[in-house]
Amino acid sequence: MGVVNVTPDSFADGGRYFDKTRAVEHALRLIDEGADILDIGGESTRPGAGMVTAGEEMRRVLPVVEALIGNGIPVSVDTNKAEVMREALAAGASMINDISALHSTEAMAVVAQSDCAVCLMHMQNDPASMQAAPHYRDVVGEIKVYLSARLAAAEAAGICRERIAIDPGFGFGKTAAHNLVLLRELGEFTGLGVPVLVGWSRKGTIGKITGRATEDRVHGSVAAALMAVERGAAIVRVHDVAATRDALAMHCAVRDAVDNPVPAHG
Ligand code: HH2
Repeated sequence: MGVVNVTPDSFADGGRYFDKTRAVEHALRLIDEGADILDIGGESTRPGAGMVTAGEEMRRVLPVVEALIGNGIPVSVDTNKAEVMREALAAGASMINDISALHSTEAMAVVAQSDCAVCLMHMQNDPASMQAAPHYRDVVGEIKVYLSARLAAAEAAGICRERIAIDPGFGFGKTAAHNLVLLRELGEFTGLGVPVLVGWSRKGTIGKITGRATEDRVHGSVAAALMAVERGAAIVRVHDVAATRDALAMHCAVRDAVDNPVPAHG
């Protein structure tokens, strides 16, 4: 899943694709590099980010979604607002990526009334306050309980399991230590029986470990994506599609390597 942030302030690429033409060019480049899904966002969720109105978010995102429909890969929209979801789906988006796991009743209804895919993500508190003092007694257990409950709520609202992915929400109300344990124990989440989406790309924990600035976190991000896929992640949300693709090609080649290959003759 390639990230396209149509925002002035996203933590990794804020301002670079704020202009529609640049956002679409970037998205097409990500398709060329091998993205299977595009995730278009119009509001930064970085720690402490300010809120954007639904009208402004739609003004940013919808023209980009419209321009990308028909390019052969599904378009996801990263939003937690029901109005934005409704208009994005009408414009042809086929997935909603909601960092608040359809917390809003109206958002739940919009998704239930469509046939789109949806990602339900865990976040402790909200972007304004989530990194102030993240606290868990059992980070893996508590997030598993939360995601199971949101999965059940979505199913009860009429969204069948086949449409749902879940995401532990790396960096959303978690310390570096929480993020690392969650990645190591990712298999606990794949055990819930729906695809797991993982977003580690260029995040602060990689900076903490490698000492690198946001734009220099490609290698750390690729390593995290690879570890996630090795632990069963079905979707990795990344800024650096080409580099991640190469790592995953190596992963698949090793996974699918043939035992005792017959020697080639001639
Ligand atoms: N991370 C970000 C945004 N949306 N969605 C899911 N499902 N999982 C994630 O880990 C995730 C997400 C943050 O990354 P980015 O969009 O690059 O930054 P910003 O929120 O500053 O625009």
